[in-house]
Amino acid sequence: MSAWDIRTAACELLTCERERRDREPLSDEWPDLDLATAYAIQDATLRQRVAAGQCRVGVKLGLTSRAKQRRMGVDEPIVAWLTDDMAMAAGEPVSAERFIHPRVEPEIAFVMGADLEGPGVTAATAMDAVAWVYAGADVIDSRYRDFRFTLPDVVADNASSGAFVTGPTALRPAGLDLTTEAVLVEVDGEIVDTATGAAVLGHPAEALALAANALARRGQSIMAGQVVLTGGLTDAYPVPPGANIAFHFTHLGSLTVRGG
Ligand code: OOG
Repeated sequence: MSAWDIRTAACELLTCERERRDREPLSDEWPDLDLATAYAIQDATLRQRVAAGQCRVGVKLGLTSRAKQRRMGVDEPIVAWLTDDMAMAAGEPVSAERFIHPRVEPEIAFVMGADLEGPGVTAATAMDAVAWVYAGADVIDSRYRDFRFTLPDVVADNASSGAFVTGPTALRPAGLDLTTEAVLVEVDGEIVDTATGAAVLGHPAEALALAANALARRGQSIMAGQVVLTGGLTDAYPVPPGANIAFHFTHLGSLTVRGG
């Protein structure tokens, strides 16, 4: 028997977030923590965020690219929640006073034009529900020391959610080839990484379809107006104070994230 349950685990993860405190993975003390229970913990953290006045504004996927799966030693995409508190204005620094050990990764972001409800959603039907495509920067901040976690750990921890930025350019999906849309990652003036949209499950629309179908199994859907972050295209890069990280996309423009 583990001393942990859904409620105490959700409280602990949110307390770590609030106090900027990292911890060992839950699975160290709760070895039989399974995926279903982990999603129940994630949902409990969302309920607590909403009870505290936050609004659910969308969904984020994690571990949708091989680069991320390899780096984190986890080989299955996951789905988590975005709330309005996580939205960051372009140019707002990633404050060392707010985060534990923030890292940032480039993503392709969608803003939904219509509701999207699984099961049976395909990449094509998913794309039909998208109103706008943006460049995204996902600031991740695991509550686990050194980002060490198992798949259930990171699911419970809302896919390491921290903050996100979208922009600067909104494009309609028609006419945009997201498999070849590329991103260059520049850290302190040096290009260190590159990827294209194909890195995300072959096409970011596959990630959107996967999210809709996975949410349907949890009795949830994605609603018009919501944001969907389709998962890191490349590895994530640390954002200590003073760091300057820019993502340059082919058609979606450039986003710069600074550590402050
Ligand atoms: C977990 C997943 C982060 C992504 O896009 O892969 C994520 C992590 O790497 O801490 O949002």
